[in-house]
Amino acid sequence: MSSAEVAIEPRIHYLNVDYSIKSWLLTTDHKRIAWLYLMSITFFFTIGGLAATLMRLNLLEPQGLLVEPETYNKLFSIHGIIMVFLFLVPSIPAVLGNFLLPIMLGARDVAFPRLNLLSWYIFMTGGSLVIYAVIAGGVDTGWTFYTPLSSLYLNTHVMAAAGGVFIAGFSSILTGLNFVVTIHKMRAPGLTWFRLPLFVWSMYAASIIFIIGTPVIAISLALIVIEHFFHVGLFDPALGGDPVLFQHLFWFYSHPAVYVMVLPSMGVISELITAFSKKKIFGYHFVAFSSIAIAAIGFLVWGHHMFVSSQSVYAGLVFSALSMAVAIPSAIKVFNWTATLYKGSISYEAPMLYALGFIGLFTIGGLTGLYLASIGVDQHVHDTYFVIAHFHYIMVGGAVMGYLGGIHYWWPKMTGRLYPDGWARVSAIIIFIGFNLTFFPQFILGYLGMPRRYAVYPAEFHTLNVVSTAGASILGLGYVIPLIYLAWSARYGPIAGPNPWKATGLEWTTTSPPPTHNFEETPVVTEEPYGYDRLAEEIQVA
Ligand code: HEM
Ligand SMILES: [Cu+2]
Repeated sequence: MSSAEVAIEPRIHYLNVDYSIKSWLLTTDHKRIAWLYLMSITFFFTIGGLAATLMRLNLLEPQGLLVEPETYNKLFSIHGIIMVFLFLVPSIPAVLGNFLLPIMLGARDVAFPRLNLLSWYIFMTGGSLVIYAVIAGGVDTGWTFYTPLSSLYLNTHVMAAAGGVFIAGFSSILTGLNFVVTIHKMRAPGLTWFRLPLFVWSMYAASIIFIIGTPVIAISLALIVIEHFFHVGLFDPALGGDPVLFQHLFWFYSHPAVYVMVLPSMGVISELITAFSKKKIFGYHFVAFSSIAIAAIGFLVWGHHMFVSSQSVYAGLVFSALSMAVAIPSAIKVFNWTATLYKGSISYEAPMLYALGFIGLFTIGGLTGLYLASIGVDQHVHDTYFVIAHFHYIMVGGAVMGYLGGIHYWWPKMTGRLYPDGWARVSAIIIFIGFNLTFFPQFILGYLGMPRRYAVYPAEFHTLNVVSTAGASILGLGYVIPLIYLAWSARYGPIAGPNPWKATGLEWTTTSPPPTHNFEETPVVTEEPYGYDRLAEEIQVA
């Protein structure tokens, strides 16, 4: 028997402690709850992805290849609603955050384990209502639910979809509360605030947005429902309301929500960059505080979504300047990651490829955000494909890359098994190429004037749309391959061992998969985070 096999002699861990369905559906173990979320959001991502596929296929021909314009409206609405509220918002916090936060803190679980389980049930209730809205015939307002389409003039299942998003929001709020209390109260002895992994800092910042921002969208959606059923005149001018009021309320949440999607991803990237450069992160305090700064300034910029809808020039100027100010803490992070890479001993494992991809794509997304924050440029590209390209670079190029990078990095911890590294690297590269082919042409399309949310378009835009659809099929393939090898790895992958990447951090000191209560005995932290420099010295001495 080789030594590797000795290491896997049967032991009880969180996955094999009980196999019954009941033990999963009633679990209060944060690690199992992470799996419940992983399964559910993978399902939602698939539905959202199918809608995207149909849209891109339709746009293969200027007159539309497949569907009627009404159907197209429903496709982009459901694509947006599902991708944002049922996939991206919960993705990293609910899956990786749930799994890792207590382990990174040296705790046995989150502060309120039953509340954690309840959050998943609330999420599933909201998600089911959205799926019901799709099956019942769809929604045509777009994911933004703008009034009056969504209130008095609605002719689709907006009430069910908005109700579903409303309910799912409570899951975010409760998860945020749970995380904040956990980070404050459950840190292991010696784990001071400035010894926390940067991923924990990013979870902290995202939780603040969850707690402060989510109630606002919940109330806005409730107001739509109230206006619809009781004609109270909140948004309808004929009744004394104001349709633009809804846009203010909506974006007061939804702009910060963009940072809920990307901050956790930035936290993941910070972990990956140091681990695969084998170097201490450059400027730890700056990276940590920039997360808080992004969360805070992110609440002050919502008006950049309304430059062209009745807002005074002065308001526009203030929102424009503040929007540009958010770029500063984001740029700080990019600079610090780059400085960390400098003279590091870099290895290009799959998670690192995702991290490097993130930096490139997020930078393009962020810079084009500065274009959109400039009032004059926004006049020209507002509601065109330029905007679509910009937010996909942030949300897919940024947030999804970070999510996939994180899943690949912590997969051996979650399952105790490795995946085929070659396939993982190849699919990371396929995703990167497919992504750029899909969305880069859309910057040009938007600049040339192709509006978003249209099922048909003038023939001059044909070529770029064909390129974009071709890219989307490559991108789609890139998403399917990991699904296959990860499913394979969960059962048949080679045994990983506790620390396959030779990384620092408490999560790598416990076994893979971790025991039910994470650690055999409570760890005591005695040193600064990311001690790769010390590790390197040890290796040289040895
Ligand atoms: C994977 C390949 C994807 C493709 C091919 C794709 C394609 C599209 C298309 C064609 C639109 C409609 C644009 C319009 O008519 O204005 C759209 C909108 C949108 N997409 Fe994607 N998308 C993809 C992935 C994602 C992901 C992963 C997310 C978020 C996680 C996302 C979020 C959105 C949002 C929020 C909208 C706005 C919907 C609206 O205008 O109401 N997309 N996408
Ligand atoms: Cu915004």
